[in-house]
Amino acid sequence: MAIDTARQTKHSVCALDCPDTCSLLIDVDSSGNGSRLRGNPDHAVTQGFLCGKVAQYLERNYHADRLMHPLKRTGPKGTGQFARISWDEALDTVATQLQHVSDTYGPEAILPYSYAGTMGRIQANGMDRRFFHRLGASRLDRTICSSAGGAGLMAAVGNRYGTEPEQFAESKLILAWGANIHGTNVHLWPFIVEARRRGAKLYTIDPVLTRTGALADRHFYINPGTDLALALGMMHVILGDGLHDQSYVDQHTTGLADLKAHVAGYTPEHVSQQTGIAAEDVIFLAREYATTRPAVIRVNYGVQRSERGGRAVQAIASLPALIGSWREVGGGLQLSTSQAFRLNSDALERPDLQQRSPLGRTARIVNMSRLGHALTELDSPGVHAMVVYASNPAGVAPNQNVVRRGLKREDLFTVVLDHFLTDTADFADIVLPTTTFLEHSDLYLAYGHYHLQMARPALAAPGECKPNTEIFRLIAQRMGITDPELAASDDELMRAALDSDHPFIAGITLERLEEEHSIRLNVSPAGQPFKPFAEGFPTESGKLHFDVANWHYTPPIESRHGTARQQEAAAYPLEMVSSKNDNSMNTTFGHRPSVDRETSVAKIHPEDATPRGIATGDRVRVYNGRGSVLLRAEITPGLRQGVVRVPSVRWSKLAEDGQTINALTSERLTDIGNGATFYNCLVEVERCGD
Ligand SMILES: Nc1nc2c(c(=O)[nH]1)N[C@H]1C(S)=C(S)[C@@H](COP(=O)(O)OP(=O)(O)OC[C@H]3O[C@@H](n4cnc5c(=O)[nH]c(N)nc54)[C@H](O)[C@@H]3O)O[C@H]1N2
Ligand SMILES: Nc1nc2c(c(=O)[nH]1)N[C@H]1C(S)=C(S)[C@@H](COP(=O)(O)OP(=O)(O)OC[C@H]3O[C@@H](n4cnc5c(=O)[nH]c(N)nc54)[C@H](O)[C@@H]3O)O[C@H]1N2
Ligand code: SF4
Ligand SMILES: [Mo]
Repeated sequence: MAIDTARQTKHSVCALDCPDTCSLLIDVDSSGNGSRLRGNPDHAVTQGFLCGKVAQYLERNYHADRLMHPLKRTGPKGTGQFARISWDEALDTVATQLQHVSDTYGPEAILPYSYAGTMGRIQANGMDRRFFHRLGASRLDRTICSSAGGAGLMAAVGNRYGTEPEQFAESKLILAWGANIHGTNVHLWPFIVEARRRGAKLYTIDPVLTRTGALADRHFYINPGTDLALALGMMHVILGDGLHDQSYVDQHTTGLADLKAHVAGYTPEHVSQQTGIAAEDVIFLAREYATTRPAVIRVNYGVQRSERGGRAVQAIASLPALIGSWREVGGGLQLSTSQAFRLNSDALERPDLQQRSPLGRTARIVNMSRLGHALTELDSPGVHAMVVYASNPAGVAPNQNVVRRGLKREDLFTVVLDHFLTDTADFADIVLPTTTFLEHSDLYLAYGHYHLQMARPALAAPGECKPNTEIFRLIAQRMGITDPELAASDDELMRAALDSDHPFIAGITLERLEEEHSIRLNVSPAGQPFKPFAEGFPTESGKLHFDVANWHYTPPIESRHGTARQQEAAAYPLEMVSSKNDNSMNTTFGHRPSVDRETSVAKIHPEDATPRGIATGDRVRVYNGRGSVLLRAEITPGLRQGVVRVPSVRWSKLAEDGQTINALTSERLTDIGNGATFYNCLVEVERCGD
C-alpha cells in the first residue's frame, strides 16, 4: 500500500452539547477524506482521548442517510415524504413564506427554535440571532437544559462558574450530586482517578446507580426532586456539630442566624423521610463533607430538571461557603464554567437590530420548554412559521403529543436545518442540509472547563450542505435585507465575539486562536489555580446570602409525595427519570442501532416489577395521562425503588409505536429559571405481550 505523503493531521473541536468541549485531531488524506478522530494529547482537559460516541463521529459524518441537498415536503406533515429541490427554490420559498407570515400576522408570528446541537458561537448563536432580531421574530427563551440550575447558581454565588476540572485532582472528597460524570462528562474522570490514587473518596447522590455510582466509594439513592431537603439536612448537621468555617462565614456570607433557625427543623430523621436516604447517612454525608479537606461538589444538571431544582441547586451551591471550601485548591463546586467566557455577545448577536425590524421594538419571549403550548394555544399572534436548527424538538421537547399536534398544523410553515431527517424534519415544509462541526468554522466556549477554542473546517462540505451562518445570510438576501450586519463573514462574526474588554478575554485574538487552537482564559495568572470565590462573591453585596426565605422544602407536585396530585399518584405511582444515555447525546446519535436499543429500555426495580408480573425482556407499556410508550423491561436493583429509568432520547421514527419518552413528560416549569421538569414525571408500567 502506498503511503499517502499528503496526509495531514488537522485540529478541530467537538461541538456537541457536553461540558468537555474536546480538542480533536483528525487525519485527512490527499483526497480530503477524514480517516481518524482522536483527542488532542496536548490539551489540558481532553488529554488525548475522546468519548466513545464521538471517537466514531466519522460514521455519522459520512453516513449514507446524511442530508445532501434541500428538500420540500410532498406528503402529509409528519410522514417524512420529500422531493429534492434546488437551493434557489428552497431559498425563494423560505423567503416568501417568512415575509408572508410577517406581513400577515406580524413578525412575532415567526419563531426560531434552536438549542445546542452545535455549541459553536457563530453557527448557532451568531448569524441566526442577527437574522431573527432583524426580522423582529419572537425571541426563544432557551430553558430546556440548564436555566433552573443557572438561576440557582446565580442566586447563590452571583455567577455561573466554579471550580476548574484540573483542580479535582487535588480534592480529598468528591461529591457527584446528580452528576453521571463517567457517562456525560468523562474528561473530568481522569482528575478524579488521580485524586483517588492520592486517597480521595467519591460519593454519588442519585436516584439511579449510574456508571459513576457503580465506580464510587459509596452511592446514596435519593428520591427524585428532594435535593433541597438533603442540602438543608446537611446544613443542620454541619451547624449542629459546629463544623462550619466561622471566619469565612463572617467575612463572606450573610444570614447565618436565620439559617441556623431555619435548618433546625431539617433533622436527619425528617430529611430521611423526604429523600429516602437513611438518617445516619445524612449525618455521614454532612460530617464527611465538612471534615474532609479539600472537598469539591460536582453538581450536574440532573438535580435541576425538577420542580424544586433551581432552589435545590442554590442551596447545594451554598454549602461550600458554609465550610469555607472556596478558599482551598480542589475545593468549591462546579455546575458550569460558561459565564467566565466573557465574549461580546451583544456585538455578536446584535439584539439592537430589533429596533430596525418592522416591529421596531424588543420582541416577545416564547419559552422553548412549552413548545406544545406555543404551537397550539399562543395567540396575538399565534406561531405561523418556525425555523428549527441545532435542535430536534419533536424528540426532545416535553409533552410531545401536543408538540406534534402543533407541528401538524397546516397553517404552520416549518423549516428545518439539520444533518439528518430527524423526527422534527419529518414535519418540515422545507429541509435544508447543513455542515457539521468538522466542515465549518466556529468559536467554542465550554461549560466544563476554562479553555476557549476555535476550529477551521477540517473537511470540505459534502453535497450541497452549507453552514448555518451562510444559510441565514442567503435567506436575508432573498428577503431583500441589505443591512451589512447580515452580510458579515464568519471571521467578522468571530472577531465581533472576541471584541470584549473583559480581563478574562484580554489578549485573546482570532490570530492567536488560529495558531494555538485553544487558549486558557485569564481567570488566574498562568500556572496558578483559579479560586473564584476565595475572597468573596460577585453578588450585589459581595457576599453569599443564605437565602432561607426561599428554602422551604415541599415535595414536587408530580412525585409520590406530592400532595396536590394524590389522585394521579394513585393511578401513576412510579417516578420516571429519563436521564441521559451513556453512549449517545440527546437524539444526535439516535440512528445507531446500538443507541436505539439502549434508549428503548425501561429499567425497573425488582420490587416494582414482581407485583406487575414483569420480567427482563418483556414488552412493557409505560404511560400516564399525557401518553403511552412501548419499551423493553430490564429489571435491576440499581435504582431507588419506585423509580423507573429510561435512558434518553430515542428517535420516534424507529419506535414501533412512533413515540419517544417525551410523550410522558410535562410542560410544568421549574421553581426558578422557567426550566423544563423532565425528571418529575409520574407513570405506571404494565406488561404488554412479548
Ligand atoms: N453520554 C451523554 N453525555 C451527555 C449527554 C447525553 O445525552 N449523553 N447530554 C449532554 C447534555 S445536553 C447535558 S445537559 C449534560 C447533562 O449531564 P448530567 O447532568 O450529568 O446528566 P443527566 O443524566 O441529565 O443527570 C445526571 C444524573 O442526575 C440524576 N437525577 C435525576 N433526577 C435527580 C434528582 O432529583 N436528584 C439527584 N440528586 N439526581 C437526579 C439522573 O439519574 C442522572 O444519573 O450531559 C451532556 N453529556
Ligand atoms: N426526556 C428527556 N428529554 C430531554 C432531555 C432528557 O434528559 N430527557 N434532555 C434535555 C436537554 S438537557 C437538552 S440540552 C435537550 C437537547 O435537545 P437538542 O439540542 O434538540 O439536542 P439533540 O437531540 O441532540 O438535537 C440536536 C440536533 O442538532 C443538529 N445539529 C448539530 N450540529 C448542527 C449544526 O451545525 N447546524 C444545524 N442546523 N444542526 C445541527 C443535530 O443533527 C441534531 O439533530 O433535550 C432535552 N430533552
Ligand atoms: S461529546 Fe464530550 S466527551 Fe465526547 S468528544 Fe465531544 S466534548 Fe469530548
Ligand atoms: Mo442539556
